[in-house]
Amino acid sequence: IFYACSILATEYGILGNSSENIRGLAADYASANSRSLFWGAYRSNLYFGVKPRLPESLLTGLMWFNVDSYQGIGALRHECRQDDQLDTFGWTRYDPRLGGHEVVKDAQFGLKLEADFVKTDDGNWALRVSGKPKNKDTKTSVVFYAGLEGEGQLTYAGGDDVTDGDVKLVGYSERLGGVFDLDITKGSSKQYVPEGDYRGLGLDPSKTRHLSLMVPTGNVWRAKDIFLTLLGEKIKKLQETLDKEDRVPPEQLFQMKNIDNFEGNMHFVQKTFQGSFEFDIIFNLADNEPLTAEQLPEKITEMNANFDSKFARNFQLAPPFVKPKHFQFAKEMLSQLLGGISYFYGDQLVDRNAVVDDIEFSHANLEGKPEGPYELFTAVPSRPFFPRGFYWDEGFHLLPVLEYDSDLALEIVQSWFSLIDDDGWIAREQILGDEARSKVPPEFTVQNPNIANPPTLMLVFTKLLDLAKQAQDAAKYGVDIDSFAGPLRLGDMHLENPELLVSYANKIYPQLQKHYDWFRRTQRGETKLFGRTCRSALDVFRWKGRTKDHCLPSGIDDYPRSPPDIAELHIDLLAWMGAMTRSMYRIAFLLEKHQDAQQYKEIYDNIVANMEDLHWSSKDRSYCDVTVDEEDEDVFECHVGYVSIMPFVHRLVPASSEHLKHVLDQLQDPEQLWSPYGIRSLSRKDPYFHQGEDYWRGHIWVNINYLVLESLQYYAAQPETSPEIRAQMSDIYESLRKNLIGNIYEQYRKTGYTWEQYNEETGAGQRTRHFSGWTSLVVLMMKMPERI
Ligand code: 6A9
Repeated sequence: IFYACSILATEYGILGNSSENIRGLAADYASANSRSLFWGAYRSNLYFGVKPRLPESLLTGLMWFNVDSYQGIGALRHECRQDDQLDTFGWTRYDPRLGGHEVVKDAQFGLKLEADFVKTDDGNWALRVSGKPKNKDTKTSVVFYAGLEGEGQLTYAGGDDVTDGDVKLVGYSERLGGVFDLDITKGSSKQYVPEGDYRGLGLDPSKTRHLSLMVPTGNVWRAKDIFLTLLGEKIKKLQETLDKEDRVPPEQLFQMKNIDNFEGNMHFVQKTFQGSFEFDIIFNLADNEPLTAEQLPEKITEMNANFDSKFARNFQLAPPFVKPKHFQFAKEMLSQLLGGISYFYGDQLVDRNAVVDDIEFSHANLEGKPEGPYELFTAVPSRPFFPRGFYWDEGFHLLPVLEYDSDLALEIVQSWFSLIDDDGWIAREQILGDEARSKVPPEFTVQNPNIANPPTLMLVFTKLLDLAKQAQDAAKYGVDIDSFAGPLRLGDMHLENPELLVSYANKIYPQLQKHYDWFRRTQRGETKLFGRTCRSALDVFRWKGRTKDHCLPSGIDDYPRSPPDIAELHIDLLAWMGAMTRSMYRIAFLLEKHQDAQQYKEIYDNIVANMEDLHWSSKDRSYCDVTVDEEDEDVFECHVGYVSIMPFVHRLVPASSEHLKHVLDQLQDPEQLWSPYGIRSLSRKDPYFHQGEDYWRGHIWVNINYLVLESLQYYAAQPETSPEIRAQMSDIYESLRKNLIGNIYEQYRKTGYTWEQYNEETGAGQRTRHFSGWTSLVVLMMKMPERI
């Protein structure tokens, strides 16, 4: 079922409601977005966490720890943490519509954990959890929990707090589809039987334990703290009854105990194993044919096959990356990206009063007031480190998603666009709710409505709309979309229902205009004050809300810039505005708003003219930021790197321009931007190369490298490009693609992770590990042609 459309359909009354109410599901369930996207591993900040795409509903999660010693509990695993120092973790296959397979290699505990996640079309799902320790005597305690927030109830169906069999929770929630069961099975493995029940305390780890309690809405996410607190209290009480010499064995000491009844909305289930283990968690709606443990192997095989064929259909890899190991790698890269897709809900801290233009501006001085609650469906840059939505990251995340499941990309774009406020602003970072905030130092939690971030999502939306219009035309002229090869055809993308996307585009268009106007108005730079002459004083730009050392809005935080000054004009922002204007032009054109299109075209031309008039430094042979000196005279602030190549990256430089050649030479020069592992963020010759924080001052970032490849592809195909330039482009393209993929692949094999950036000297992955956000663009690079 293609769902983005059914939501639209309902909104536009195209389909009506009856088709939504399949099998008597409650109305709320039907309107809760795509049925196939309803359940997912949407708590991507956890190693294992399934929830529906709903605010305040059912939250489930898994924790584990080693009980061979008293220390294991101190390293209880729950939310993905860099400090856990796992050998590797993540999805080797995953698609929120189909399910997936996740692997965790826990080095400290010597344990390999795996989970298979499967879903049915009618809203059931299951998780098969298995563990294999390196040493067969290893004792592991596993804790699964489920908590229901908001409407409905969830109760324990057993009568005792220990059992030898399955544990059954019974629930009711309109929005989840009515009555449901959540079974935690006994599984095929035996729990650990100790030599004796220590002092008759009844803490027998051979039985499955259950604990219930009442937890207020908004707090279930604190499961780990709740568990540890309850366990701590139990141990304290126990100690009061014991003698000093008593040493309760750890596997008994750390057994949780039910408090005093079986009531509550939150339930913990604990199992303690020795050696390997396997058990299931199965969610069944009462109205559905139940999913059983016996069916799981078959369901898992089916899910794997479905994923593999969907992948193969959409990602035909190009040489030299066509060995089975490359396909495996590409699948994992895509799965890791999709595995970051999360559903967030909660309030956001915003400071609407702060003056960000101040030279003294500091993020830490922002004073936030809660706004919202908002919801957001989005991927994340890194599950352990940045588990939340970032505006400009998201446009990159969606590029592979577009080519795998364009309807899913549309869902995410729609979710982001729904956050455009009355002024046209979207916060750069989306830190919604307490759980998301718990991962952010307080000084970075507050957003300000003058602060921008590169508008990558507009570019994605334009691609989607282009595709929809092509599909519409194809249908009009009786062409099969699969064989349709218009000039703007994008990979193997499919949109189930182009009409609905076009009507959505019409509906959202005024919001997009607002969003565009917000950029153009709030990020405008100064010309008149400094007597600058240029084609259009309205189309020069300056990032607002930067500090002396950082320009966080630009996304390339510590890239060298001049001292903050109202005179400065930023070339990267001008280039982004050019790309955004082109997007608006394209959207207006496709929606047949010809007058608007005309206006956008004029602005676009102004931007290109300003770029040449104000930003090209012939001395430096590059596009540069501009500022003023002591005498208020214009001076260039030139640093060859990701900022200076932005006009090329966004294809604003005319193919016939001589300036193109200079950019290519810098890209190709090992003394400037060329490294054997990708294009450096800053030229080796720049005085700031590797200076200071050294974040965006030399090392290699995958997002910009991807855009460089795309841009080379574009320019090489332009008729105005001369044969010599085309040859140079082909050379750069072919080696760059190979270098990037080769290195990201090597690093993944060697370290078990994708990385936030790669060392320009050694290729080593560095900074944040498990950075499966834009680094996953490698999967698209593998699909790009070997040569252009
Ligand atoms: C710090 C520390 C647990 C920085 O990928 C997200 C962003 C990019 O948008 C940006 O371009 N990253 C890049 O320069 C990471 C930003 C993290 C900021 C918050 C909190 C977390 O401590």
